[in-house]
Amino acid sequence: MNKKLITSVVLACSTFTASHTLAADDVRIALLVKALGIGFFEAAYKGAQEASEELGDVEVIYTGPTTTTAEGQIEIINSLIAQRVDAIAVSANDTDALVPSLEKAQRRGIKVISWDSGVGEEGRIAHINPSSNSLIGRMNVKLAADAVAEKGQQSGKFAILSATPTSTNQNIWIDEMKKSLGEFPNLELVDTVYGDDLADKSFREAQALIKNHPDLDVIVAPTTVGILAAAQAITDLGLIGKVYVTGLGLPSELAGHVHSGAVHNFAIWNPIDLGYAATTVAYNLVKGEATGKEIPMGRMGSLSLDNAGNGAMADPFVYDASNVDDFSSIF
Ligand code: RAM
Repeated sequence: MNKKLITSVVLACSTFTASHTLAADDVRIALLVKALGIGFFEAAYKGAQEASEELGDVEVIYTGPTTTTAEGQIEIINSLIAQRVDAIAVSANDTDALVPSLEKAQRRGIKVISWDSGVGEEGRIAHINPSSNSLIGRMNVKLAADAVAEKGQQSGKFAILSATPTSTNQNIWIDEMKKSLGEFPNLELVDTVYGDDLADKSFREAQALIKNHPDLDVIVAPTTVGILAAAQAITDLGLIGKVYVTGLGLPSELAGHVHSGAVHNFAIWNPIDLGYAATTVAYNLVKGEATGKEIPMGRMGSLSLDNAGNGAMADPFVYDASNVDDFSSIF
């Protein structure tokens, strides 16, 4: 095989496994993400690797499509079924489209959970939310209010730049944002657009928002890809201080934009902990360690499920110029 061919085989595979010595009876857990190349999921993979090292008998298969599509994830699920993995922990690009293939996986004895972005209840045993959805929704609106106050205004207009239109987590958060608007009568939501968690599309959508709404004060992007692209767009357009960008982002990706003033503040939970939780929960389901509605998750205690099989981790944390550098080397 020549060198070029080897490279293309490696690229086509787009799967990475943790690097400890593998044994035949290791528990094989696939961490299936919305798409490869997203910093948030790479941080979650770090947590999965930490869990794998701690547990000792786990092989983590980090995998995802090259773009954020349900079709790409379904193809991977079918291949994971063929590989007979023990568990699939998925952050889904679509609530419903993945369910038939995940049901098939479960019929073959594979334990399925969703985390971050969920699938319908029939498709999984449990879903791990990073935090309470209503809290995340309200926080995103509060961040917009903070930006308007930072501009010295009594009231302001904001637009949402989301991920894909079918993304379970962003759609729930946007609903929760709308519900909390009553609490913020000085804010007006003027538009909602979708950058599909692709950097270039998000950048173009942010530019279009600014063009279509010349009096826009804030872009709220509840996605780490969108917030970064929007911060870049307003910087390139010379609009720092006129249009603020906020939402959910990673300190490692946003520290520069906080210091430039493009982003006043933003929020996120710990993505490393989320990947750690997904891996330990999947492992304990494989090992039959779940009791009733409690699933152990290592150093993070235990996940308590509600009647719909949903559990939540900790509250999001707000970052600004005073603390962003303390976290930018971590995630
Ligand atoms: C992006 C993804 C992910 C979401 C974060 C906040 O990385 O859309 O699903 O949880 O943003």
